[in-house]
Amino acid sequence: MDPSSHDYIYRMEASNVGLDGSLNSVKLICYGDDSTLVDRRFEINPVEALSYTTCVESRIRHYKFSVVKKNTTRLCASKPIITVNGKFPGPTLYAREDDTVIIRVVNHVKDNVTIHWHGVRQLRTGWADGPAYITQCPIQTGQSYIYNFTLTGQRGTLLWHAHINWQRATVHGAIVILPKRGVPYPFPKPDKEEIIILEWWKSDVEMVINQAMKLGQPPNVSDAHTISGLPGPAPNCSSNGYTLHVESGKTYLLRIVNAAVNEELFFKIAGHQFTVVEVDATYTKPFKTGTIFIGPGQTTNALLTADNKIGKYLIAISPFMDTIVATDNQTATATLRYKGTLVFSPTALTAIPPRNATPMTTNFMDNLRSLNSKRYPTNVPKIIDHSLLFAIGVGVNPCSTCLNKTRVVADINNVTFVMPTTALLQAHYYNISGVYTDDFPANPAMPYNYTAIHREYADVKRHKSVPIGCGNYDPNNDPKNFNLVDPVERNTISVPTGGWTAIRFRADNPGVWFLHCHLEVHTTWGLKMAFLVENGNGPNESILPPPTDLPKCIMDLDFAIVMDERPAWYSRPTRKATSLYLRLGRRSNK
Ligand SMILES: [Cu+2]
Repeated sequence: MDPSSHDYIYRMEASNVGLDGSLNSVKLICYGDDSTLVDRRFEINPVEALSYTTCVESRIRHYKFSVVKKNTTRLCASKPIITVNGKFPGPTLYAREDDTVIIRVVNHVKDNVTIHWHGVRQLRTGWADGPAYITQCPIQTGQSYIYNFTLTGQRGTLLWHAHINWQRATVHGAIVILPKRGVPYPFPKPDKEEIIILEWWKSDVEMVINQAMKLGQPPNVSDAHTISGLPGPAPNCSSNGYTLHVESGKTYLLRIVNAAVNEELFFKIAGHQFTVVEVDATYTKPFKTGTIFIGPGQTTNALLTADNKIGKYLIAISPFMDTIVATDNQTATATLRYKGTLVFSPTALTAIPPRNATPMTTNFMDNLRSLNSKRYPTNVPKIIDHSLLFAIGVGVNPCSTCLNKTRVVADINNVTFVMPTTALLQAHYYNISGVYTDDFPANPAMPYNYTAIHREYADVKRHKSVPIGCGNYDPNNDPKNFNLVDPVERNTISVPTGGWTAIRFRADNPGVWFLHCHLEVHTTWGLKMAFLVENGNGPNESILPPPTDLPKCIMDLDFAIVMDERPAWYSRPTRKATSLYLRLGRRSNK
């Protein structure tokens, strides 16, 4: 606000009505007769605005993502970080269910880039999925690529993030999929919506990762966590954190996104409860909780009513870790502030859950049930064509190029994935041989004792998680307890250390789909594989042809693990990019 001229100019960073990037001005013109004219203007991109004002069922939304370095100050230190449009966190992508989204990504940095639309089903549009060397080769410096996909059968919050090396540490943002016009939420309409992004902050990610790879060891923990880009006061740096402004009596829909690279987090607000209504862009049965548990890649929508006394309340995120692994133990904080709070009023505090609060996580996950209403049925697959048992683990391999001559690796059924130099989807589509093998073992090579296995994540195109258990999986008895009625439907699932999870999914989307741990540290070590779903015979059962601007491959070996020797305890040799074939087939929904 310029007090002398009584005007105020602001830029709309993000909006849900097509005003992104608009320049707005408010000017007060005072007349001598005690009257005032409020002159309010905004400048908008006409194409963007038009797409919101016309009354068609579904529309095309255009976005431009410029990948640029931006000098950013956090924890009292500045450094250039890779961003989209200079923002950390990046811009929000707004759309409605059934809309088509077209995002032109232009790479202005020296590193290769890809963007993944985490959790978007990508029906027949695998070319737009984004994991580097899986569905596409990266976008090189000075190049661009247009991601084009339709949002089908999903509504809620998802995230987008870079999908190459560790770039997603700073290159990420929210995807908001609103219901179709005129379709209400299946829960009370909130007065306002807020996006809250939880992150991992590290000065110079690249250097840290390079060093870790040379040592063959885990990288150092983060310097801080951040809430919507801000860490809040830290031990050696006092800075303001993010503030969530609320009005007494109003209800807010919080769209919470965990964009941290390695940490599962607890999310709490002093003096307030949440009602969880949606996870990973599928509605859930509403349930009340004081603490939200959220893994990297996951999203949670929760209602919050400002029903406490006017004042300030602490928002805190802290890590969950149930095994002996170094973690960044610092709590990032933000403030919930009621309208009308006096400037110097103290902030009400909250107790942080213990780092190893396993019962809390179990309780939270047990409460998550899909809505399974008439309008939003769950449709759990009842007939199983392939039964796969995957054992995931972490071990140590010899490494001639590593300083310690050993390197930490991870595997699925004793296979450590080796990054290909051609994208698997291209290799499949154009029948290029030698890029991957298709004999991925459907079972572990040896009877497995899971108790030594570390907590893992999987990220596959939307699956229904039936149960989660601790200890060894018992194939005879555990299936008797599977919830086949209303299991939660997610794109990322959290598995306890030494525990297991069972997942059912229908191979109904042709393409190559990356299944991997969503803790970046494990992905780097090779805890990844691909599912290859072949075309079916039906009219909509084949993948669309690749877009003409699909990037060409020039391998960047920066962080790719090159397996040079076979470890003694591996019963199978480490293999090139490996995938498992599933044949696309249509089934009546029995
Ligand atoms: Cu992801």
